[in-house]
Amino acid sequence: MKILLVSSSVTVFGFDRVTRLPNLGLCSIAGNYYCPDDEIKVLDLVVTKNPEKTFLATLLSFQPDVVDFSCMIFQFAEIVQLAGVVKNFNKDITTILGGYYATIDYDNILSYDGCDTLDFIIRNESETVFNELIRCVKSGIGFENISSLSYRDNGQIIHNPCSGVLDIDKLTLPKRSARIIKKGFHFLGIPADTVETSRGCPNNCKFCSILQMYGTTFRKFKIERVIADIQDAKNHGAKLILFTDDNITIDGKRYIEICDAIINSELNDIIYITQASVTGIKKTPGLAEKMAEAGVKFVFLGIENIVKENLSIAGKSKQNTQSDILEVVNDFRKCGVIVIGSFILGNPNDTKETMDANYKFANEINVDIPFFLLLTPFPKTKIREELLEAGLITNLSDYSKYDMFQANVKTHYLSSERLFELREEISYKILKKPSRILRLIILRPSFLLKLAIDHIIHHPGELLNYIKGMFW
Ligand code: B12
Repeated sequence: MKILLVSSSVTVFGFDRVTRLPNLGLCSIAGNYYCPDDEIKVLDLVVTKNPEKTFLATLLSFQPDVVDFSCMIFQFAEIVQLAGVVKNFNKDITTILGGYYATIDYDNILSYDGCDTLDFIIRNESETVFNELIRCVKSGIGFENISSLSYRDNGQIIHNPCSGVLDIDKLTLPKRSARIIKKGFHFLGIPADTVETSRGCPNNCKFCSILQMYGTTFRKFKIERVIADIQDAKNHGAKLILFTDDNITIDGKRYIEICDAIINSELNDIIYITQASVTGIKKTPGLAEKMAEAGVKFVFLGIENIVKENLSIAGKSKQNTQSDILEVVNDFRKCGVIVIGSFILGNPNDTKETMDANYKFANEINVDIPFFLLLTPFPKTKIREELLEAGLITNLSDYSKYDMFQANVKTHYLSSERLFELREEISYKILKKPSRILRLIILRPSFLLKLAIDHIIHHPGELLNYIKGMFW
């Protein structure tokens, strides 16, 4: 049997210019697939120029029996289109959808218009279940015993219950060699890959859709496994690695151990990017320095918001004071780590003033790159329920806009159009001041210059505004 695992090409506007990262989940499924007679390949469409053409060419050359799709919510429209391409190509090919979107909207997807081209949905983490499903696809029986599976049976849609989280110690390494496209993954032009050290997060943030995936569990991979995985990514050409963990700093002591293991294995010649929480860094003295020593060059720091009442969307451990945040940003800056500070705007009580206050704060504490996202009512999240009740959701069903950059909500004081405008304004202010992103420019001068020139060629009218902006 031939199995093709496909991830979506759709990226948030502008994201593709800065980074294109490979999908780790699909390589993990390939690595944990146990039938040696079958052939399993991963097609990461994020690095293709013409996804549909590449996809069709792969169907022709590989002739798969099963095609599996992975996507985030805003990418789903493309998957529906590709599933249509599969069934037009050969209606006997089995199609399966898994991943984040499948997990949060599994109970609706199979009855949506145009989704009759999807045969199965698997929700949650799927390394084990995937093996079981393929076994049953081969025999055509036994679907009722597969946990987390949704499928059609005599015109009825069945949703089998989920059996809880996996014992991750049983997982073997992701299979990067299964990738059909091996080049083109990058972060700021540096060849990049993804590695996980843990799964899940105990925080109960109301906006986060990962709760549906793992609940509030936090499971850690053994440190030897993490090192072997980094080594494998390096062997496949990575010079930069993004740790995909939701909250690696939850266990600061273990993170220090990981850093030591990286240093001892001489893997600190790689650049690492990691998410970090203010609480996690603050409660573990020496962690920021150790991360820098191990090669962490960027942290994605979840600040969320500085207005106290807006912080009610975030879990307990994210209720940080401004001085805590300042202290952590300073810790990182002192040891040369570039801080991407992530803020969530568009909270029910946000006004222009509260949004400006967040921008001003990001500037004052010298976050290298403030990253302003908009609160997005992902299905099944607590925040969706609350926003629905308050009548603040302006786009309930066009999920292609659920990318956290577009406004799908309004606030009690701002229309969604105004909210979008304000987010754009404050996001671009930063780009107009090269002095603000000096540390980034020093790190990747030629890449950023190329990006700027490319942008000017495509948007010549903006050049004047840009120059004006530099002095504003
Ligand atoms: C790493 C990551 C990224 C990376 C890279 C993503 C990539 N190439 O895969 C970067 C930094 C680029 C990124 C960006 C964004 N991300 Co992101 N990201 C993550 C993160 C932290 C980890 C993903 C991961 O690799 N996990 C580890 C692997 C092993 O697990 P996995 O991918 O979940 O795969 C397992 C299962 O899902 C399942 N599975 C997956 N696919 C399939 C397919 C089949 C057929 C089957 C059977 C099973 C299956 O089995 C796998 C193995 O168990 C998740 C949160 C999370 N913990 O999942 C958010 C997450 C996926 N991101 C999210 C968002 C919103 C974004 C952004 C839109 C945010 C923004 N505006 O900046 C952007 C979009 C970027 C773009 N493409 O344009 C949301 C998605 C919400 C949703 N419901 O769709 C998540 C869930 C975060 C959250 N807390 O809500 N992200």
